[in-house]
Amino acid sequence: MLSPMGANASRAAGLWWLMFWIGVVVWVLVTAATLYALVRRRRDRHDPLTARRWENAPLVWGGIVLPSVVLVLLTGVSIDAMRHRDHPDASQATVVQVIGHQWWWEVRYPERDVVTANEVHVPAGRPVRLELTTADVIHSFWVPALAGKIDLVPGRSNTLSINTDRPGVYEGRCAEFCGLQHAKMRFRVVVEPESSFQDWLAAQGTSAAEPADDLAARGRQVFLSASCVYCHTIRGTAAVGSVGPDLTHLASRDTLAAGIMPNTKGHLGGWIVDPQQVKPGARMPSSDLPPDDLQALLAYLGSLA
Ligand code: HEC
Ligand SMILES: [Cu+2]
Repeated sequence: MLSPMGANASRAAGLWWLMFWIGVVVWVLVTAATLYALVRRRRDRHDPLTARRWENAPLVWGGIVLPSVVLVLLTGVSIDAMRHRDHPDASQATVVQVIGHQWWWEVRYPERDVVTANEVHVPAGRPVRLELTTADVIHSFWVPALAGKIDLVPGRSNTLSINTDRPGVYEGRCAEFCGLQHAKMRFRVVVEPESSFQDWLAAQGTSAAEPADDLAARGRQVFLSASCVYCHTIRGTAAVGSVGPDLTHLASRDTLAAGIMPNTKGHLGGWIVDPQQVKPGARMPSSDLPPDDLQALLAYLGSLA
């Protein structure tokens, strides 16, 4: 968060530095006062009354007035920074809906009927309005380099905006303890030039690719006759489950299971056979597919670009 790459993140970082430097000044003053108190000589006290009044003055100024002024000032600056976060309205921004699940992120582009998971693609140089809610408990969406944190609260929709002109892949994670696998609830924001973003959207909007060979065709059969269909959707097939991530374009994603491992054939196989090994408590049961079926399934899922 200290190397901000977007407008809202810069504002948060600016506020952080202001607080840091005020903290430094306060710390120096308090340390100096402590040292002074330790080394100063006691003055002769002919007149106990004036002496007491003199001793109370630093207490009143340093202990009450100064902290009050500093805290009121910082509160004011924080509120002002919150008010000035840019909040593009839905008409001028790309709208992305993010829905938190234990322990992964559903990502939707309502204008284009696109549904994906754990990867938020956004165009560089154009405002993006994120609308966030949750399917279960409270989560918190945090991409430190791009924007502040915001909670995903049951029954309401919070908004956060991202506006950056620097393409790149930015790591994000859940920032509100949400259960056993909270630490493995990551995601990435892919900021890309307008044209690649449009290409990506168009590709994600299509139905799943037809199997290109016999092995993949058999894999699709395995998928459709196993329990997978109760929880996963592959658009263009009979699988319309909504408990887990949409797998229509699984192979286009860089990572698996909320950013915890690269999307390679080996990791995918390990995940399908025993998700509980990698992510104990994850809402996906282990499966006992025969090796041949598993190979076919991997060939099919690997073809869903
Ligand atoms: C009871 C529901 C359920 C069943 C049955 C199920 N899954 Fe899942 N699956 C999930 C959930 C929930 C997740 C998200 C887990 C997480 O990241 O914490 C998931 C994640 C995945 C992922 C990772 C997706 C991504 O984008 O990272 C793949 C691949 C997957 N499942 C494939 C399968 C296959 C293949 C089957 C059938 C053999 C299957 N699942 C059966 C619920 C289920
Ligand atoms: Cu969470």
